Amino acid sequence: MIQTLMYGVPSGCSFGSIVALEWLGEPYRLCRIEMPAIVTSDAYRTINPVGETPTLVTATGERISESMAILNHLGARGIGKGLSFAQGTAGFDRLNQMLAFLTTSFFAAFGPLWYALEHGAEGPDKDVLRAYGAAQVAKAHANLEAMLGDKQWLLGDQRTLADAYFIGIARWTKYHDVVDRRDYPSLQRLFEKLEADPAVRFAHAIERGETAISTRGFKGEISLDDALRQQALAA
Ligand SMILES: N[C@@H](CCC(=O)N[C@@H](CS)C(=O)NCC(=O)O)C(=O)O
Repeated sequence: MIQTLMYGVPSGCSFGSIVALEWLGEPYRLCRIEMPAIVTSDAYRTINPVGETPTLVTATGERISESMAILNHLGARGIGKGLSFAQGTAGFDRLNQMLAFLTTSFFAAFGPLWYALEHGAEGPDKDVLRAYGAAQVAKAHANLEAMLGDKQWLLGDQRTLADAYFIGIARWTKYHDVVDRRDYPSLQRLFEKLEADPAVRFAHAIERGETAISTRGFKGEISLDDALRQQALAA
């Protein structure tokens, strides 16, 4: 069986896992999950009972959810490629710390803004959600800007899976006009560099449903029905 990533559209945080798979270069498939309709369906919940993307179904049929767990799973095989570090090393601890910041503080900062947008909040509710989200997003950007400083990548000279995850969340500012990334010049520099990366361009094309040119191991998309059938056969 080929590992399969269930990714969410539109604009899911699964974007980083697609980029990570491209950078890793091993064979993989993608399974497109519309949000919120399909991600909350009973069928999808048999793969991820929480009803969220991403979930990776591994080559041996295990299901791994939560971006950080998926990235660390892929990272264990990406050490030789410089994408991650061996557990027990200072490099791994730094990567883990960065991934934890990105998957909690940075990701969650957008939560109130998404809620206001997706639930059609109006009036004072909208104002409170927007004000809270704007403050959180600005704070997370300021903290990340300080962490990045003048380094090439989030962890230093080496491009890692933290950068893959970062770009999938950082682009959310286009939906929520609460910060101008140019006020955070190091983040802006990193953002532009990643946007030009072939794996990132591939992930954008995949999300948009356009012809996507894989740099490495992409073996095509499968439907949720096919993914469920494969799971049943593997069980
Ligand atoms: N902690 C999870 C969060 C996953 C999550 O919130 N995924 C969103 C997309 S970014 C989702 O699937 N939402 C379901 C929905 O929109 O109904 C992770 O890091 O993977």
